[in-house]
Amino acid sequence: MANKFDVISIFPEYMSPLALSLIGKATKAGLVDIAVHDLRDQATDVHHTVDDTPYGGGAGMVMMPEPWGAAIDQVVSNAPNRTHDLVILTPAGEKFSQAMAEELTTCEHIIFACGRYEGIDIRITDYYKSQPNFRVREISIGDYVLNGGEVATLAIMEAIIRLIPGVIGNPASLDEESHSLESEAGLLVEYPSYTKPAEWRGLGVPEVLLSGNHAAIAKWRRDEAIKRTEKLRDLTRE
Ligand code: JBZ
Repeated sequence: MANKFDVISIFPEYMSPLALSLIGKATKAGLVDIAVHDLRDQATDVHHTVDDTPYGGGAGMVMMPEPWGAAIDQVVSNAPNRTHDLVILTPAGEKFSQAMAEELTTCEHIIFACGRYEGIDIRITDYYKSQPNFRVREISIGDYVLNGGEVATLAIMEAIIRLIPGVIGNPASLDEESHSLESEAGLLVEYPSYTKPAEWRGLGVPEVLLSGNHAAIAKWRRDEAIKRTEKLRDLTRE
């Protein structure tokens, strides 16, 4: 059974990149089943309203619980007998990581709720957390301001889907990557890469890479990766 993904957004067109490249191929190969839904389809008034002013006052608008509840219940009714992982994108969420991507790769049905405005009425989180067949995660992709959860969803889906068996043609590259994952810092540090030509704009290629000495090449790459890690740690003041 293919991993199922449902994305709910007021801008379903934002998700059109999912038809491209690796994810597009994985969809055509039946490895993943992705559907995107317009939240406004669940609005009940003539203007298809999905937001309202916040209780207690303050700037901005809040997404109403009724259309969200209807949209989530609908995608769940189309995926019976599965457990559902509801991912709510919010700047208040837990920071997304490779470890989280690995965990989410094992989920049979993930629902992404892309908020806009000041976010979704918190009762959506609270209600689905109370449902036995649900796991709810609030996730952020980083400490910067986005206009909504759509771009965060694209990043997270790409990180998850590329880990699904069969999606990446050459699994050796996944294996090599996991070895380069710094377990402690969680940093993906890779050695610098070169390809032809051997000289470009006066810049050459390190001799060791042209030597054919595989042990020496492996050592050089490891040393370079460590240098990069240390430099990055200095920059990020760990
Ligand atoms: C995210 C209200 O919807 C938003 C707004 C900002 C935002 C998200 C959702 S998710 N920023 C992030 O991952 O950083």
